[in-house]
Amino acid sequence: MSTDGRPNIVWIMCDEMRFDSLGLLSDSYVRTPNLDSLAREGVLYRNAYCASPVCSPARACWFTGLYPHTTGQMRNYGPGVRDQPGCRMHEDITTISDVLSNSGYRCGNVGVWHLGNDEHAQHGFTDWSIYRYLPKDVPDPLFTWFEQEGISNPYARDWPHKERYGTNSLPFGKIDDVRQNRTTWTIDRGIEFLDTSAGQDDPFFLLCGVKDPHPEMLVTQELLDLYPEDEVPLPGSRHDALDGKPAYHSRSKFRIPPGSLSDDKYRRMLRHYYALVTHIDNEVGRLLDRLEQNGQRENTIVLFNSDHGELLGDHGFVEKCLMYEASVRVPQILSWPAGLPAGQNVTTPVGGVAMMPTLIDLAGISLPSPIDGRSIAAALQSGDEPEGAPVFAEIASQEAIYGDSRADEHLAAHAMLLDESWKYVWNRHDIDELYDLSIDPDEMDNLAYHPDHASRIQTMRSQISDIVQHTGPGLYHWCT
Ligand SMILES: [Ca+2]
Repeated sequence: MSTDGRPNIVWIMCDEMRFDSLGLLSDSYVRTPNLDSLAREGVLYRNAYCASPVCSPARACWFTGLYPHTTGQMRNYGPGVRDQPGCRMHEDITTISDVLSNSGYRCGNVGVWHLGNDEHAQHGFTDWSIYRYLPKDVPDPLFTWFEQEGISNPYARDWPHKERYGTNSLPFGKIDDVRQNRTTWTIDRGIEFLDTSAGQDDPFFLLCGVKDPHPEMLVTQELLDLYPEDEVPLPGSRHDALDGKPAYHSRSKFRIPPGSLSDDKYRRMLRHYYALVTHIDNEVGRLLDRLEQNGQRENTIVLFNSDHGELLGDHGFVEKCLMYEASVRVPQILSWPAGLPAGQNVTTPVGGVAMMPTLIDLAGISLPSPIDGRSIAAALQSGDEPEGAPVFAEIASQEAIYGDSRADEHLAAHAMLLDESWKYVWNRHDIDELYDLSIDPDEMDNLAYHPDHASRIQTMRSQISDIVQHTGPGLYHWCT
């Protein structure tokens, strides 16, 4: 423990884990005993949302408490787009690791970063074990480790044991050894950081960027056996014909062509996803055990969440980038035995911009400058529901995310507002969407052009306008 009593912070951020992929939120179907225990001893968010349902913009928001149009990270980073508009956070952005480092925390980052210049330690991190999104001339540490250990690398492009049903489904495959999975490597690096932090005077911050259950989904037979193929539940909305929905949904890169995937194939794909979630759970358990063994657990804040969700067949899509619940909503657990009540459930919808200021607040630190999100630490510490506020999310067009467009009108193309049970999506280049989640949780019925809801949409547009005016609308001037 740090000598001055300040809490350590461990943030495990998965990639593409669905909000309902927890035992506690799936009638025990998904096997996540370690995460279920973590939730029981801490706070389970039942309605947590990311600020943008795609990797780099979401991650930038989680780590800064700022919306994508404030950070400037409007689409995914990659070394090939390093200097293009919208592909990287502005240089002067302050992250959680900057704040903690300036307050004396030792900061370690393991797994994936995906926010630019991934080959270099930055933003206050002094320990840096990052793989992927590296320039071609920088060796990937994960791939190097596979070579050193003599382990077959299943993430190599030419690895022959992957399956995929056409181009618009999730690739999956079977590995022989859990060490072949990248999450195992990531948690190993995290444990090394915990061990070197044990007995130190200063508190630490460990960011664990777990790339799973993002495809490709690689698991052992032992894990697959937990999910018999004929028992895998199928998403009820998978045959959504998208009637009354915006045309860009039908054009999505991740639209499974209607009728192209049999129920058996759906089940086979899905069981690999759930098996991979269970692998993540096993690995989180291993990290938590080490915290316990090192005597660090009691005064360590552990946060588990995902950058964004995974549609996993909902509405006939895989992956993310749409504003449907499975894409924009995330699992989220916050646990701190010494400082937060156990067994708390937060049902109020909470957006991604709230997490960074909440953690900083729990650590007893003042933010150096105003940000878009606000802390809900006081409510969590007293066991109360946080005050409700509309949740805002945004995303670029598919032309910007998966294509070459860097035009302003494509970097800022979709704005979502969730106010209690109403979700409105303001689409710049297409018809809008309005769903009443209280009676239509599957978001099948787009009410945006129903005359009964005209005034509601005016109100929700003005709420979006207020948010972007407050943050400085930037590329969202069309919402003002
Ligand atoms: Ca992601």
